[in-house]
Amino acid sequence: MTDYDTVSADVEHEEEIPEDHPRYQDLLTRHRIERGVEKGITHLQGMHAEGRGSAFDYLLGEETIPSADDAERAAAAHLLLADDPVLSINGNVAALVPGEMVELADATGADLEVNLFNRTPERIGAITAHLREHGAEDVKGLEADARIPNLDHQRAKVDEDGIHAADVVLVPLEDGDRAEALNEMDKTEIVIDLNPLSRSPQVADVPIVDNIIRAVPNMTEHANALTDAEEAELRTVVEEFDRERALEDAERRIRDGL
Ligand code: PTJ
Repeated sequence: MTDYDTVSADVEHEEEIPEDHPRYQDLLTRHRIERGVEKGITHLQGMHAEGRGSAFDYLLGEETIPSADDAERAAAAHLLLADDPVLSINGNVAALVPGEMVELADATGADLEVNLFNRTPERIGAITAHLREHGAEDVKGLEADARIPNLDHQRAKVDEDGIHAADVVLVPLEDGDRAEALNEMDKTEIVIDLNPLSRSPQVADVPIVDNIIRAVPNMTEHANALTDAEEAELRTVVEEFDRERALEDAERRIRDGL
């Protein structure tokens, strides 16, 4: 019997999951989402979203493929070049990578904004508190004094000086309608989504087909490496990124394992 056989389906703390377990990242992700639901951070629908993502990650080999790494570097360059970058946080993102999003915001000078598909004051409060526990100082999304055009009322609510005014916005694990509506606002949109065929990465300027638990720390690493780069170098990184190729590479990897 291996140690893996002794991992309970319902671990109390994530430290109990052995890091050398062949499905370690999947078990960790599942555990964080379950805790997110229990804490009122993650919506129940977030569990379905997680299940879909997990299937794609399995097919990708649970690793950051080279084209995703290129996308993460281009995304870091976009955030560093931006005047008003914003990182959008939903219930899955808050449960999976709260501290990592705070670190990415610090590395790029971006704001954090809670922006929910299933918006309630209780969830906004729980997510804001959770982000603060992980080191966030200023969290936007509470004002909700502006609207994304062409989207129904609840999902359209954003902060005037946050997502509404942003020139570059990171929207991870996003629903397709809102990703499209944000794209129509003429913003540079960076999407993290394990399904390359989903509408969100399809409309993104920078589609990152990777698990958010790998993508966000890797973007921070790239941002730290590029932090002293000249503007011209950052622009070259952005221009050399090929979004069509990134989507095709990910799809090929998922379909053929190549
Ligand atoms: O917290 P709320 O109320 O804003 O709701 C958030 C969810 C995620 C429930 C909502 O936005 C939703 O229903 O999203 P979708 O349409 O299910 O899309 C989520 C996408 O994220 C899917 O394409 C999944 O494959 C992908 N995904 C899930 N988990 C991960 C992921 N992508 C990257 N990393 C993951 N860990």
